[in-house]
Amino acid sequence: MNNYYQQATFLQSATTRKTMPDEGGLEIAFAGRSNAGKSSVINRVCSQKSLARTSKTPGRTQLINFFQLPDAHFLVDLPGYGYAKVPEAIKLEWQKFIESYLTQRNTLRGMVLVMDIRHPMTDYDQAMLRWARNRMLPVHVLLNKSDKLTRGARTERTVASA
Ligand SMILES: Nc1nc2c(ncn2[C@@H]2O[C@H](COP(=O)(O)OP(=O)(O)O)[C@@H](O)[C@H]2O)c(=O)[nH]1
Ligand SMILES: [Mg+2]
Repeated sequence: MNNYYQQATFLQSATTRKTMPDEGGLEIAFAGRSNAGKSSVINRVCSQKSLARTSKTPGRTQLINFFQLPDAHFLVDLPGYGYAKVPEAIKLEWQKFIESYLTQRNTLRGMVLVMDIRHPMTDYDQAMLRWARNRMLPVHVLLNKSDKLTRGARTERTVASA
């Protein structure tokens, strides 16, 4: 399986639905709060160090990034939401963009919702789940950054969210 994902390459970024690649094979979107670790997860899944750009500064990714897999399948890195310093107008614009992508992209087959295990679910996370549920999209919630917790706290969080 790994060998398949290792073949992922960056295809293109989009800021509007018009600049997205044509629907091809199937795609999986990675959603989550800014800085939750979406890009790091994609890199880990693909066993590549810098396929998706990671950043210590939250709020950097304002684009939907498409990574191509063999047979025209895609992994999609969505813009991170919920970063307080982003102006309200831009937040709304991203939200609209993400919503239209999640509700209208025909080839979208699943979503990985990446969450920092230390932070509770936000309204934005819930909006993602709502949009996914509206179209019966399977969701995998990935609790990231568990290395930042002690073993006891980690078990507590995992049990609490199960
Ligand atoms: N300690 C720790 N740091 C992580 C983990 N995942 C991501 N990071 C770091 O968190 C920051 C944000 O990660 P990034 O993948 O860019 O988040 P994104 O904004 O959701 O794409 C970067 O500095 C990463 O190196 C993790 O599991 N553990
Ligand atoms: Mg990112």
